[in-house]
Amino acid sequence: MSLLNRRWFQYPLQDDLAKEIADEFNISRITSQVIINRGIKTRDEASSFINPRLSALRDPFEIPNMKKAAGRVLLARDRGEKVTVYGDFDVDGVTATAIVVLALRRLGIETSYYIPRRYGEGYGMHQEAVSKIADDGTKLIVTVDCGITNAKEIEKASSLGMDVIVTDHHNIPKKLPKAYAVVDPKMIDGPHPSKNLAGAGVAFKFVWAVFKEAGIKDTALIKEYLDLAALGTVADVVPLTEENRIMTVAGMKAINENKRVGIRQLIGAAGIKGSVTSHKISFMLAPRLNSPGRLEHAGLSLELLLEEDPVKAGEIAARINKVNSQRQEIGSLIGEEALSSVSGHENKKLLVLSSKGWHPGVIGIVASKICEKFNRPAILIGIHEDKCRGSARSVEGCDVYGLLASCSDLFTDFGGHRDAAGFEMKAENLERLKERLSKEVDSHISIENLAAKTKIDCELESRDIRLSLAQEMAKLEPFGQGNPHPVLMSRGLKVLSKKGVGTAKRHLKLKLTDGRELFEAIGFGIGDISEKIAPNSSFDFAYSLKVSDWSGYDEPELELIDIRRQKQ
Ligand SMILES: [Mn+2]
Repeated sequence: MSLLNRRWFQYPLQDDLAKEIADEFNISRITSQVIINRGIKTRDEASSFINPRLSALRDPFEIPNMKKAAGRVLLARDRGEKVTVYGDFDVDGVTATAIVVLALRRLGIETSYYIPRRYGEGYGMHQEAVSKIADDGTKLIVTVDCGITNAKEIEKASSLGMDVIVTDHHNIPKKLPKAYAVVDPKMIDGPHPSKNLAGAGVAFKFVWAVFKEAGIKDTALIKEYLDLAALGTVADVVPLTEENRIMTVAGMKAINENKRVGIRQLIGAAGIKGSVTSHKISFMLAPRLNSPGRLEHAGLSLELLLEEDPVKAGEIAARINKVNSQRQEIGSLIGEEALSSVSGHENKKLLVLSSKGWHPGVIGIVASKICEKFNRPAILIGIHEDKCRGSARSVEGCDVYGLLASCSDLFTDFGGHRDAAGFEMKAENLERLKERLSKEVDSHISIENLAAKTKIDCELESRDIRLSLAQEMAKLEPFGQGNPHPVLMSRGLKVLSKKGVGTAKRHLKLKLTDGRELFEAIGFGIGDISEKIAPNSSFDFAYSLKVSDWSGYDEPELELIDIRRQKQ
């Protein structure tokens, strides 16, 4: 066990392939091994990973039914029909909605949108909303980031004289809805680089197909939507590999060129300095774009993305920032209550916490924090009069959806996947749910899976810790789901000095040496292990190699992930 009580695992070395890729692309074997660890098996795949190019995106018509869907949109244009885009309230859903609304309006189609309320309506299509959309004169509904499970609502839409095109990225149910066309990359047979697209990625492919079908040859027009696709893709935590990597790289470049007024204003309101990275999207932009949907209505975030006037966009961004601060305040209150109710139960395999009045829009975020802190699945339940809403988050290797599914007869609404799930039920069932979960937990969660792991990409000699390697690592950005920051490991480095830095000495700064050279190291949030580190003793270090320029020069810096006593 390491000083952070984690077990270390190392990816299996693939020397031959690593050498081949390293030689071909003129990179170090270490970087080459990291790429292999991200699932790269051939030179072609390596080429696309190292050099993600838009030209490598696959034809949108490779997704089934795309031709039919695009044709219907053009028919709507020719007939002068009104179209409504039906979206979702999270960042993926809002960016997907913006992509389709903007693209259809550019084609001269009268396009409106509908985003359901997170509470009261909930995710997906709803009968009442469908009626309202019909009353407004819409003849064609295009869903984004939802729709694949809305067979009933789609039937209702056709009975009201509307066609529905479903564009979605969620798993295919046993029975497909009887829509005019269903566009979902999960319907592609066999492996395909489009299979992991987010809702915004599917929306991007869809408008690309529509433009192609309309005979638009200027590719610059379609590239305009990549910034939105990148936002949705990063926020939806789909793997940042294959086509998601290509779109995100291009989209983040566009974000950093500050082209879209709304995003530019939000970057300003969030106080982001320097360029926007995937990390800043995840921790600064996405939470802001999500907050109106959590506390009020996601329409505000959509308005921001559609706004072309800088002054108005600035006002909306300021409002969103304010809602986000409220969301943070509510979150930290719930967080404190939740933490105090965990105390004494930290070693339970599953943490189930409930309280009256916990805001349903924020419990998911707090569940993630609790889950991360204790490295075990957490379920937070807010009680509101006679109803409960719960939100669950899990850790690697634990299927919290499966666990909750074993109690699904108690729920009035339930959905999610292995890592995250949500439900609604009558408050009178709360105690029964807790009992049932405590009985079921053993068959779904094993204690071995709850040991935190540090995954080492590659071990290297201290002489290989160089600026050039740090620069190579930076080229593997954007990091996130499916492409985590590379973790390297070096054995037996000696600690020359240690220092706690930051508020309450939360961070740990070390000077290390291999006897020849000096290395600067920083461990964010691990200041409390300082006492376990005696100066002049040697340890094994797991770290990410970053380029630091604090001294005015670019230098390699070790961002510490974990520290282990040297094996004897
Ligand atoms: Mn989505």
